[in-house]
Amino acid sequence: MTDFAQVAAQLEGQAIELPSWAFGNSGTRFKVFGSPGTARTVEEKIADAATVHRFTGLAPSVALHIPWDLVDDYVALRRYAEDQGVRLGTINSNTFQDDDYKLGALTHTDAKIRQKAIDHHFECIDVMDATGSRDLKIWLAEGSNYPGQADLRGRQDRLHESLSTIYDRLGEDQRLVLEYKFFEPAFYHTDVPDWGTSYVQVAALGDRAVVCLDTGHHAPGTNIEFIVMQLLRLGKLGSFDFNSRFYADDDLIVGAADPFQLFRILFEVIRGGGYGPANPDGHSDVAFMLDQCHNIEAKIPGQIRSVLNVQEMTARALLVDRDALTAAQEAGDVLAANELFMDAFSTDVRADLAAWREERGLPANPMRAYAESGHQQQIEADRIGGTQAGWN
Ligand code: PSV
Ligand code: MN
Ligand code: MN
Repeated sequence: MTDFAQVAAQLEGQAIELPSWAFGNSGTRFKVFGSPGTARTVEEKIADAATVHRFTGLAPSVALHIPWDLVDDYVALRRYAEDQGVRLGTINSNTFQDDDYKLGALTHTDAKIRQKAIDHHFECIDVMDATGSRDLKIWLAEGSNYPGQADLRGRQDRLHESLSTIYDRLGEDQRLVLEYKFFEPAFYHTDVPDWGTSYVQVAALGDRAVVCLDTGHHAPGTNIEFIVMQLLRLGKLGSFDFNSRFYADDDLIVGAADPFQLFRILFEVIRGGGYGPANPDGHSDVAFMLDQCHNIEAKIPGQIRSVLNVQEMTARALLVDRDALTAAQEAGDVLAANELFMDAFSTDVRADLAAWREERGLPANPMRAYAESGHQQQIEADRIGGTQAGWN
């Protein structure tokens, strides 16, 4: 098997983008619990993301959601983020919290409502121009609840038209990233339910339109790594929204529910050429992002744990001896191939990663370092008054 020293260099420059909304209060439809120290402003969310980066060296950028992260001056916000040591990343649009969109936004039968949703995306592109963001990420809550309620084909055609109009507005260095989700909030049909639909829609737009794979957006038992392989093969895997699920779109800590699945996904990313150090402009082609909420656990250490889980599984996936694996596969040696794969998954890389961090001036154990730093107590004491940020 490959050993850690052979892969250590490939861990350099790994970047995992954090969602600003992970630092706001969140919950289920039953209850949102408030936690002391929760960010009250966009700036405090960015400061929290920067704290995660300081302790791990893994999270150099933070994604914004518009209008949750609405401010007057995005150039000033960009400067603020840079002063904190992070970059503003993906801009997420939001067409799921406005009464006008009850029956659809980009797919609505009413041209005025479609235009309103398109205009929202134009505003997001203006934000991207100010923040220097590359990616506009679109997740649509659109669909129907009852058979016969909507013309499925008409909605797909209108979706194409609306997305084309948005795509045409993007700058040369910007990308449109279309996320899919198999159900919720619509329960009978969803307009972008799966990777195939997302692929068909982005393929019709052009090279700078790609797919976002949110690991929580699949039916139980789905072979997600197969989808990863196929999208990479087609050159259309733009980004990940990483999280864990047990039942539906649970948004739990990545790698918590099924570490082996995360390993299998990362192996396919590496195998398919989707893993690599960031480009000189700070972006890698397949963007790693988290899309999580921390409903009952503390938010900053929840994010620290998450990026460490991704790093740990990346290291283990890099340990697969690919030449030996190919030889075993081609020899038809089923059990040897499986053993090679499982050996890498079963390797405990925690001590090696701790040493790797120390060599780079990072805490060997970022979770412990954060707990001992007093930072959590400090923000709980400082952030008194004002309204804590929420998931929305
Ligand atoms: C939808 O469930 C989703 O995964 C999309 O990425 C949204 O932007 C995000 O969650 C909001 O939490
Ligand atoms: Mn998502
Ligand atoms: Mn989701």
